[in-house]
Amino acid sequence: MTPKNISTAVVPQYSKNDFAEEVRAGLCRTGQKELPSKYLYDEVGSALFEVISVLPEYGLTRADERLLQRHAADIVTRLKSHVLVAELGSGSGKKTRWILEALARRQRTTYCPIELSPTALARCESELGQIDCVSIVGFERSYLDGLLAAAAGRREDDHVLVLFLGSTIGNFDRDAAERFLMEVRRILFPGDALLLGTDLEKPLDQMLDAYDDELGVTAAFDLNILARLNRELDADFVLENFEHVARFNENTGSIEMHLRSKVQQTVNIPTADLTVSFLASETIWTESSHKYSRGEISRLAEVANFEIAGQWIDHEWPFAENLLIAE
Ligand code: AVI
Repeated sequence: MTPKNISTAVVPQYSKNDFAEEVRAGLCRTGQKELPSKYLYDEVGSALFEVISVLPEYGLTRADERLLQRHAADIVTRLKSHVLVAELGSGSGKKTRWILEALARRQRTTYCPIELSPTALARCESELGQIDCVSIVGFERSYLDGLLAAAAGRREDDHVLVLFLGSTIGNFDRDAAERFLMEVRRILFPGDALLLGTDLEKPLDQMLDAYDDELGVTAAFDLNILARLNRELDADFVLENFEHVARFNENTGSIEMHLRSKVQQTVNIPTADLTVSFLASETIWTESSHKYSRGEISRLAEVANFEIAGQWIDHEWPFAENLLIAE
């Protein structure tokens, strides 16, 4: 069935040149080599992430979904009427259904999923395109550009509700998270809202297992970034010469994913005009996932000029849904 009430504003994704340039910068760094985590999410990486989200060791997505399913009605009652929903990184859109259905019971609602991946956007649109009284306007853009464009479409009596779910904020370092929320706040008007999902601190073993599962799906997700460099930038990474490592960084309160070179080796990446050498045991840092305490969430909200209007915590898997209202 074709989804109804859908339109998409398309702006191209980052170019191959940007990709090559960022890879070059990350792998030429003195000290810790790194690759930007956004490049984990091509079509293969996004599909592997969907599998991670149902692994027994990774409770984060289930906690997020449980909270939204149980508390959507309560969350919605704390919002002003006439809401335009803008979701940053909507993914499949599955968990957003609870919020949209609760809003649509009150009045017609416009939903603006914002995604860089056209595939993810199309999936989200087909997942949510059939909800009565919900019109979808998708934005194939980066988070802030998309939010700016979505908010510009608000009608006079609309309030914007930004959804930033799944603890994607945890993939920003703490300063960048603060700056990002300040940018979001700058686009909003007083009384607008942000529903922010944050994964909370938990026992070390549980955190490590969540990012190094027994089946090796997270390892495949991590290694896929090298496979992607082979596919898209003609690199010659030999994948079995690297292994996935998850470690906790106590200074930053984050789980870090790294790819460790098992041997001393040299890799060519012709499209990035680069030859890079690795020592045995040297790593490429690919992602950080910051874990929050409740106190840190309050501080983050305050710094970005939001007031906390509600907080719901899952007790099976420590995770918080935080409703922030722009002051
Ligand atoms: C998307 N993000 C919130 C996930 C996380 O938990 O940081 C990404 C992920 N990386 C490995 N497993 C999950």
